[in-house]
Formats: sequence, structure tokens, C-alpha cells
Amino acid sequence: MKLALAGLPTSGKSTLMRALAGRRIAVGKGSSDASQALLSVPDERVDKLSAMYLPQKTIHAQVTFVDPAPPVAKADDPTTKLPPELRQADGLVEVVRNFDGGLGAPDPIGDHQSFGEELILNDLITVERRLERIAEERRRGREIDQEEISLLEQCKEQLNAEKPLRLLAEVAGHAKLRGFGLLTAKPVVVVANNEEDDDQPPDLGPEVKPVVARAAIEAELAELSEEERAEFMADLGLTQSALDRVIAAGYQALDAISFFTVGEDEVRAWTTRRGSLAPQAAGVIHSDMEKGFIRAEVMRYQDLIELGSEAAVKKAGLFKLAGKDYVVQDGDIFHVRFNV
Ligand SMILES: Nc1nc2c(ncn2[C@@H]2O[C@H](COP(=O)(O)OP(=O)(O)OP(=O)(O)O)[C@@H](O)[C@H]2O)c(=O)[nH]1
Ligand SMILES: [Mg+2]
Repeated sequence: MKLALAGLPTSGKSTLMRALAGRRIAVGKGSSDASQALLSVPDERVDKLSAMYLPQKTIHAQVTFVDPAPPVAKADDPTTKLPPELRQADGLVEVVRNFDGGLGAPDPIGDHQSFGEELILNDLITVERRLERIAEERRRGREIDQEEISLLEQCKEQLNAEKPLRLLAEVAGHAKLRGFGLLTAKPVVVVANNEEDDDQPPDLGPEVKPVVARAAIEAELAELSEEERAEFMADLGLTQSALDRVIAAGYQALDAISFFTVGEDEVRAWTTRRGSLAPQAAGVIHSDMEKGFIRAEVMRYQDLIELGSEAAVKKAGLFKLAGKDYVVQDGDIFHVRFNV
């Protein structure tokens, strides 16, 4: 799963990225690329499972953050104002400037609104271009897809009313539109990049609850040793880095769920799309598990914590056998039975 940093120029995306990069899980190719980082998603459930099983390895869910390079905008094409990477992302993390930093008094609500308008305009152009192409195909006597036209028209109406497509989830999430990467259909988390001495969330309108971060401080923290960091944080009166909240909020916004595998060797969180069936989820662990899927034995995280052990969950009759049609739930603990 991939989250792209977005927002107006100089809102602090690259500064936040530098801070996040300090947390990257180093794995192979691209792990030193400053504009991308694979990160561990903080999840108390994983920590509790780990305390119960005392495994050799504990692995949290993972999410990639990218900071696309600022695009070279062409005057005659408004869609070039936004980096193309935003379309490919599963979700957006919109960074809003709420510091002066010599850039002028911040206007977070104004910036948030104008960025929203930019996204809407971008989608409107995508939709209109597609409709024009279909009209062209019709003129040439080609067969056209009425359903796609109807979906696009509904999108157009929504966008013309200056509303994001995520409020029209069934239309925007339709398989026929998925390939367009419509920006306002994507889940979004707003990060307010605050002045160093300010921990209050700015007012961004009634529907937006921003995560407050101070990117400049976080980026400085990221460069310190463990010891220096503790000292610096104490000086600033900080008990926790805001990065945990940024990562967790971004992950939670995605249309994804976490399920777990547990054992003495490893406790691990995995990510799958909401609505995934058991074999698909098993396939996230290993493709052989999907191919040779027989069934999964499933416990609910909550049951395990409340009853204290796997044996107690079994005894209470809360251990389920999940077949190929089982829809995986967030917090399921899985033992997959498969053959190869
Ligand atoms: N005071 C202060 N300055 C910041 C903060 N975050 C970023 N800056 C400064 O603001 C300027 C822009 O920050 P960047 O991180 O480059 O912003 P950006 O969003 O990546 O900008 P573009 O990539 O050009 O769109 C830089 O001079 C940063 O040092 C912050 O939290 N506080
Ligand atoms: Mg930048």
C-alpha cells in the first residue's frame, strides 16, 4: 500500500518525508531513495500479541510513503500542476502549511480549500477527456460502453458541484473507473504542519480533523541519536513523536484491514483490502497459501485478549473454521491450512 504526500508547494512535504525516512525499514532496492520509505505501522494490538507469544520476531504492518518530485507544470495544461504519482497512490497525505517560516502568514483553511479545488479540477479534466474520447469513438462507429458513460456523467456532475468523488463511493470505486486514478476518490489524511511552538490543530472546516505535526522538528529529531533525541524531546516537552500518528492515520484511512499471524517464531500483521476472502488474504502471506488454500482457523483478536489464551478461545467455542468464502475481518488471527 502506498501513500503519497500531497499539498500546495512549500507546505513541508519534503521536510516531513525526511523525518519519515529516518524510520524506514531498510529493505533492498530503493531503500536509500530519499523520496520514498517503507514504514512500520504502529499498532498496539501487535505489541500485545507479541507480549503474549514472546516470538523471536515481531513485524508490524507496512506502508510506503512517497514524496513525488514537484512537477514541471505546463501553462496550457492544469493537470500538470500535480505530480503523476498521486494517481498511482492508494491514498493521499495532504500537508497543509501552518507555519510562517519566512513564507508569509499561514492560511491553512485557504490552502486546504484551494488544494481541494485543484484535485477536483484535475479529476474533472480526466473525466471530460475520457468522455470526449468515447464520443470520438462513437463517431467512428465503434462500440461504446453505456455504463461507463453513465458513471463518468455522474462523476462530472459531482465534480461540477465542487464535491469530491469519495462522497460518491459506489460510482467512483466502480471497477470501470478504477484505472483512471481519480484523485478525489482516494482516501485522504490531512497533516497540519505547525509552527514549532504550536500544537493546536488549525481550523480546516467542520469535516476535517487534521493530524498535527511539526515537520521541521521531526526532521531534526530524525537526525539525532536515540540519546540525543530523548534529551531534545524532553527540552521541547514532547512525549511522543507525531510521526506515529501520521503513519497510523494514513494507514487507517486506506481501504485496508490488518490481520495477524501468531506463533513462537513470529507475530506479524498483514494488510489486505477490505472485503478480501480468506484465500486472497492467505495469498498476502504466500502465493502458495492462496493456490493450495484448504481453510483457515480464525480467532478474533479481541477474544484472545479477553480470554487470555488460544486454548481458552477454543474452549469457549470462538475458534472458527473459515472456508474459501469467508470474508476476512480486521483483527482476525489466522492459521492457514494449505497444501502445495
Ligand atoms: N518553520 C518551519 N519551516 C518549515 C517547516 N516545514 C518545512 N519548513 C520550511 O519550509 C520550506 C519548504 O519546505 P519543503 O519541505 O521543501 O516543502 P515542500 O512541500 O516539499 O515543497 P515543494 O516540494 O517545493 O512543493 C523549507 O524552507 C523548509 O525548511 C516547519 O515545520 N516549520
Ligand atoms: Mg518537496
